[in-house]
Amino acid sequence: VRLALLATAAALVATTLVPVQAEAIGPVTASSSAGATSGPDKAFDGSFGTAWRAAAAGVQWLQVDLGAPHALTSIRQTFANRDTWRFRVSGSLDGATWVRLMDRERGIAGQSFATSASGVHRYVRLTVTGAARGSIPSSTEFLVQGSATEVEITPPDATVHTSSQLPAYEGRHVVDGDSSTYWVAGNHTLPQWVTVDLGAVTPLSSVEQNFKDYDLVRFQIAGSNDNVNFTTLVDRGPVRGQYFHERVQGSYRYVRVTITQTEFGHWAGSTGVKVFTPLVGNGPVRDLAYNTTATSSSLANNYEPRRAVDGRPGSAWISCWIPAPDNCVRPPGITGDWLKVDLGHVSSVTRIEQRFLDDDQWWFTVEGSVDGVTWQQLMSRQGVAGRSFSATVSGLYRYIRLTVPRASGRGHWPASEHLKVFGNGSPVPHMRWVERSGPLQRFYPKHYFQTLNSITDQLDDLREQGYAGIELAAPYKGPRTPWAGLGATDNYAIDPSIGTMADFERLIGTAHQLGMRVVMFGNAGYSSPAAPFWDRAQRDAASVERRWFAIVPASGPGACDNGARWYWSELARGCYFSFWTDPFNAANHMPSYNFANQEWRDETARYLRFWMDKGLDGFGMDAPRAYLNINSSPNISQRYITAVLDNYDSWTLPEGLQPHWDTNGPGDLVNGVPELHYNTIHDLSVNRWGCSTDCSRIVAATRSGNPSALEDYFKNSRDTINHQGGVTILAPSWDSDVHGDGSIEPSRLEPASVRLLEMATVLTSGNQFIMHYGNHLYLPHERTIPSWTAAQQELVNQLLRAQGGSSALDPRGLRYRLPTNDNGRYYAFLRTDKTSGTRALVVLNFQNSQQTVDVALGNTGIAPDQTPIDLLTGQASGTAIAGGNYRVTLPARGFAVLSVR
Ligand SMILES: [Ca+2]
Ligand SMILES: [Ca+2]
Repeated sequence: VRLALLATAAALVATTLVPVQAEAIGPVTASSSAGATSGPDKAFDGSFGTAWRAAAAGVQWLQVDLGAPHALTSIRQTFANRDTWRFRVSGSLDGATWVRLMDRERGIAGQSFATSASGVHRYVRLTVTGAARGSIPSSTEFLVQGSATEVEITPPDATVHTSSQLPAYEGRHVVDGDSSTYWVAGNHTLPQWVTVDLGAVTPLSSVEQNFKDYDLVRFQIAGSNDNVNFTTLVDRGPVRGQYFHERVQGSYRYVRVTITQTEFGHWAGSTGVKVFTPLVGNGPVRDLAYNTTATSSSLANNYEPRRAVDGRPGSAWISCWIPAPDNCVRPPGITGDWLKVDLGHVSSVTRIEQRFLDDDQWWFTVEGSVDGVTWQQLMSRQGVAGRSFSATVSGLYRYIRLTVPRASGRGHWPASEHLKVFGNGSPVPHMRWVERSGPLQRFYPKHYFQTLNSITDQLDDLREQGYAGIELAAPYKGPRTPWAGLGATDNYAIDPSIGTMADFERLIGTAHQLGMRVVMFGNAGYSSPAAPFWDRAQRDAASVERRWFAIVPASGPGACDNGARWYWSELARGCYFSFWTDPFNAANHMPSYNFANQEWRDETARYLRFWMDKGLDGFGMDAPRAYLNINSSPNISQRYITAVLDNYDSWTLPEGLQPHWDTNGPGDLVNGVPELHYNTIHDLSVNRWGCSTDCSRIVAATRSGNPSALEDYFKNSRDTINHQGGVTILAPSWDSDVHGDGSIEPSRLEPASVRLLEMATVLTSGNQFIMHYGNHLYLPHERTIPSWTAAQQELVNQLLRAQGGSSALDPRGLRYRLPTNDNGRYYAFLRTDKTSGTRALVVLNFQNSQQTVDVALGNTGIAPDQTPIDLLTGQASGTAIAGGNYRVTLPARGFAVLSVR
């Protein structure tokens, strides 16, 4: 927290690290109020016992004038009661032109909602547009955090120098605005330093250094104008902490952080060095497109659309202008190419800059849109020579689209080294939805005879429970066994036992109307042996289907090496390869598709596009490491799976990657993101499945009462995968409680308190959470857990809603352990979202008895005196943070999940 702002109609009531000037406050107003004791000032009086309440339900608004432009960091709105709320928060410099800061208009279940914000604004307005159960709009506290005195100006494309650095942990990670990524020195010696080149001499107000861990540290901050002679500005430590926001004076071009002491032999490092300059007027005009979501009509491998907005010179999006199997895959029927940037919110745009890779003759247009449907032309160049083109514009847009209908005069492919969108707003940086996704519920419709319509009918209730989306396992046509129907007989049809393609499309449409996501778990590795195309492949050696599989002519069954998974086909008079055999029917071999053949690679790309074009939000692949010939060079998995899915804002998951410590081989859990380019990885190092004992490290820690070992598991998988740009996904490990048929094994049944602490740990430590059916949950047709009390079930829902409510609990973002009075008995950590705008404090009691836990909060960025919001109840926490310490008494296996400033 740099500067926390709590406004009242008359005076500033704020607990801040740096005082805010009291005159920086104007009036607060509302569309209506229920009475004098429910006026808009009650949302700003620092008391969660008082609230603004509108006079009636329906559309109502609440507005604060901060008195001066503020560089915002976060917004937290807390309603007086729980409902599924539809609302938005907007900001404005003049009270007339508004841009979006927070969008929950599709509805979200809960009571307290926090999100990071950016941009410079003077007026902030909450607009409630409805509530599912008809609640009257209200606000117990509307917290807008920001600074009236300074604004961060660290250039995202700044050149960064280091004393040394580890491969993949380079210095550039300190300026990328991503709290999950970090620089690590190349060796253990000290001192080590990192220098940020601001590009020009800049007046400084503060420099912020964030260590990866909460440690004993000493460091200096210095400034220079020649990168040779440095003036020391700050010398801190030895001191414990992670977050240091240090006031500095003077104007410098180079800012250096030198680390001279660390704890426990930790190597020097930093998740972020942020540089602040005095806030003057309405603040600097920024590139709103930097690190936002970019998509394109096609792409050449290793030239993904996000490279047009990554701020790195020489890094570019290049289209797939000429389909070339070794270079790119081009969707059929596309003429011309487009690159689209989603700013995340409607923003005020003042200038567009498009820079090609080549100085050439170009034909292109740039358009803007609020909704992604209706477009307005902002810029057009037809056959104009040059490389960089810009235009002054004026308007409110969320989406900016570059369209290049043809190659350049000299035949260069459509490309963009950068597409910059300058203006004022609060863009959502570099966020694929998986990075901020809430909990998912997994369905196995074929296996459990559930129709798609019955799932559609549950969506509203699922959202009310706190789920943000669902995963559908193998809804395509094919037998329901084995593996809940993963082998298809038709890759392009819905299985008639669960519904129709129209039902499938209605499910997706309904989910999207509710603001929910739908992902699918599928398979490009093998077909059902009952597939008609497998029959054709065996009968017709000249068919294209024959090339989808691996079949070699042979003299007879004895020629097939069953041990190497080759089996005899009478129809083909040859041996075919099958990696997987039905565990319930040893004669049932699943014919493996063959990625050595271009025909199957192309078919895979077509298959993925077919389903994604239905509107899916992601696609998980069953055990892709086992796909035949997928691991050959070039990187087939990337070219024909992830590169295709990257054309969408897609959840991409390779099932079954193993941590190295669970295998005799090297393990590939941490290769899924950097090598295979998937973005969501099952963290099998923490919670496994398909096991009968010792399935969960978290359950083991609960059983032993000692959570110490969890930290290393999270560091080695969750934090590492976050740094790579991915997220981890975890499910409760029901496996040890049940038999293979899903029936409960009483002797192994874990108490509800163990399961609840497991879920609390997963949902708060920065993972995507998924609740399973099948032998991963006892009752396939119920969403509630049998034998649990209503209160226990409600606690599950509160945990689910907590992750959706605060971006500080996003799967992506910073996580570091905080010291407690006994780290061998309790586990406490701080979480932030990816931009560090919001914070959450989590304290978990691994003892099976009531315990009082002390958590030290010095130099964490958490305000030393405040009343946190309990994210489980949506109410003010009964225990305040006082003097930089949080002392809380937790019940047996209890936990506190708090939104803090
Ligand atoms: Ca209040
Ligand atoms: Ca970083």
